[in-house]
Amino acid sequence: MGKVLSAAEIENYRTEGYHTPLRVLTAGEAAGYRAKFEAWERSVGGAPPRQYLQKCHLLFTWANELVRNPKVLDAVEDVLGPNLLVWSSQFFNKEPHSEDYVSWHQDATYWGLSEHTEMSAWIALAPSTPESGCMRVVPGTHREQVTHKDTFAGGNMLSRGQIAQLDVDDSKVVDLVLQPGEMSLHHVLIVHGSGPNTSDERRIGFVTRYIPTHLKQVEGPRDSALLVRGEDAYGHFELEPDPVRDFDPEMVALHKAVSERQAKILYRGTDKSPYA
Ligand SMILES: O=C(O)CCC(=O)C(=O)O
Repeated sequence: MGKVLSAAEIENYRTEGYHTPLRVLTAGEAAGYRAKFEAWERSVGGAPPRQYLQKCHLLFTWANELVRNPKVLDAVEDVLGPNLLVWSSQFFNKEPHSEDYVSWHQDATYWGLSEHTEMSAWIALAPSTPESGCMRVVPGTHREQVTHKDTFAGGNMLSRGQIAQLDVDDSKVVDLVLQPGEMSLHHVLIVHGSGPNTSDERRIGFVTRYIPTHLKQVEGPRDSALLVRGEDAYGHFELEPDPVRDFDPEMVALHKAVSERQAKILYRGTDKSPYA
């Protein structure tokens, strides 16, 4: 038995590559985080620039609080162990009746990490349903890396519009339906994606990428991460500080520097980096 997950649930995660749902915030807490996110949007007059939607736990105290949520960390620790880094975080939002989608892919493909032991924790801040384009997974596909084709297609929310080269049997696909405050966990190699939002509601998802401290970045410049639990006995990543106030100019500069470095890894071999 782990701190949150039962032994059977941990075993099932290892076999299937995902776990869902887990309530980590009350509906009221989720509404509070959504309100903070939407206040940020209003302050910039609409959707924030895409690069700020990534690693925004370095820019906002409330986003930092989310990646440090003890209930989330307890569940992640049950699978990855007690020493945890946040490698990245990201908002994945779809507006009502938006055609935006996420093609079938495996997260590990372009991340350059030394091992496939990353776990993503996807928290819904608005209902995530088949109608609003919830995340979908293909259970059991996390055992091997498949090749991907970059498309850079408009409307595809992935950095390279990458598509996993495999036939997905739709009868095997599982919809990860979440209510605000619920979370799903997925393995870095599981094939997953999501369709357009056909509903009248926004879909707002905040995903955090957790890794154990022994992992290394093997594909690019020295990488950085935030220590959120336990200790880092390896020093493979430059440790990032926590923001003490929102949009502190020093943290905005740090965010730009670390995002530029990470973009060199994610966009390697292309000229598509937003920082090029
Ligand atoms: O939010 C989505 O629909 C997809 C998210 C995703 O691909 C991920 O978190 O790895």
